[in-house]
Amino acid sequence: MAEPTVLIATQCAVRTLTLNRPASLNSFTLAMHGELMAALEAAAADASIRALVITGAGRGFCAGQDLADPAMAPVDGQAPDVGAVVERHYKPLALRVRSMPVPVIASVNGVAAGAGANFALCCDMVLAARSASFIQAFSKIGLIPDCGGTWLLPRLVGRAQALGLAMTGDKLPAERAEQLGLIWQCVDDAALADTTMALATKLAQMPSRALAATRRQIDESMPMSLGDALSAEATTQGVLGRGGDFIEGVAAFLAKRPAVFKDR
Ligand code: T3D
Repeated sequence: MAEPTVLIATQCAVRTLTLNRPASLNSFTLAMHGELMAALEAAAADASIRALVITGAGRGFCAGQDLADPAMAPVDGQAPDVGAVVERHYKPLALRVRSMPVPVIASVNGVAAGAGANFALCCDMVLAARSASFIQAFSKIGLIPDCGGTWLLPRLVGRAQALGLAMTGDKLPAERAEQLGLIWQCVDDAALADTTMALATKLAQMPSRALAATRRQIDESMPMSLGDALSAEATTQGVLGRGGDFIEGVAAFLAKRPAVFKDR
C-alpha cells in the first residue's frame, strides 16, 4: 500500500497534519492535495477538534508544487494547464484553510518554498524553526506567486517587501521573516514542537467560534471603510453575543474560574 502523503495525529483537542513526502521536501502532488483536503474536511467536521497544526516530515515543510509530478509533464508537446491546477487544487486549499472553524497553526520545520510558503502563510499563526526559510520560488520558473501569495504578501509585509520577495525569489531566513512581520514567531529548532503544542493547546481552550470569526472579520476588513468595518463588527458581535461561549466567558470571569468553551 502507498505511504500516506498526510499523517494525521490527535492529542487532546489538537489535530496535527504532517505533510509526508520528505524525499521531495513534501512537495504537492495531486494525491497529496486530495489527502490534505480530506484531512482538513475531517478536522472541520469533528467537533472534538479545537485547533489544527500543519507541519512537514523530515527536513522541509513543503517545497510547493512537485515539479516532477507526471501531472505537470507536457502531453504530446502540449504544456500542462498550470492555471487549471491552481484553480482546482491550490485555490480550494487556501480557502479551506482560511475558513476552518478552528485556529490553524503552521509549524514550519524547514524550507517552505513556492506554494508551500504561501500555504503556510494562509494559516492563522506561523511558527518557524530558526533554520527554516521562506522562498517565493515562482519567479525562478517563470510564474507568479500563487496559493494566495499575491494577496497575502502585501498584506503581511507591505508592497515593497512583497515585490522584493516575489521578484528575487531569494531565501528569507525565519528570523528575518519574523522581523518583517511575515510570521508570528521564530523559535530554536529544538523548541519548535513544544512551542507549537503549547500554542495549539492554548488556542484549543479558547472560544473557537470567536477565533474563526476574528479571522474572517480581519480578512474581510481589508477593502472596507472604517464605518463598514465597524458595522461588520457589530453584526458579528451580535451573533457571538447570543452564543454559549459569551455567556460562559462572562460567567467564568465573574466566578473567577477558568472558562470552558464549547461553541464552534
Ligand atoms: O501546477 C503548477 O505547477 C502551478 C503551481 C505552482 C505552485 C508552486 O509551488 S511553483 C514553485 C515550485 N517549487 C519550487 O520551484 C521549489 C523547487 N525546490 C527548490 O528550489 C529547492 O529544492 C529548495 C530551495 C526548496 C530546497 O533546496 P535544498 O538544496 O535544501 O534541497 P534540494 O536538494 O534542492 O531538494 C531535496 C530533494 O527534494 C531533491 O531531490 P533528490 O535530488 O534528493 O532526489 C529535489 O529534487 C527534491 N525537490 C525539492 N523541491 C521539489 C523537489 N522535487 C519536486 N518538486 C519540487 N518542488
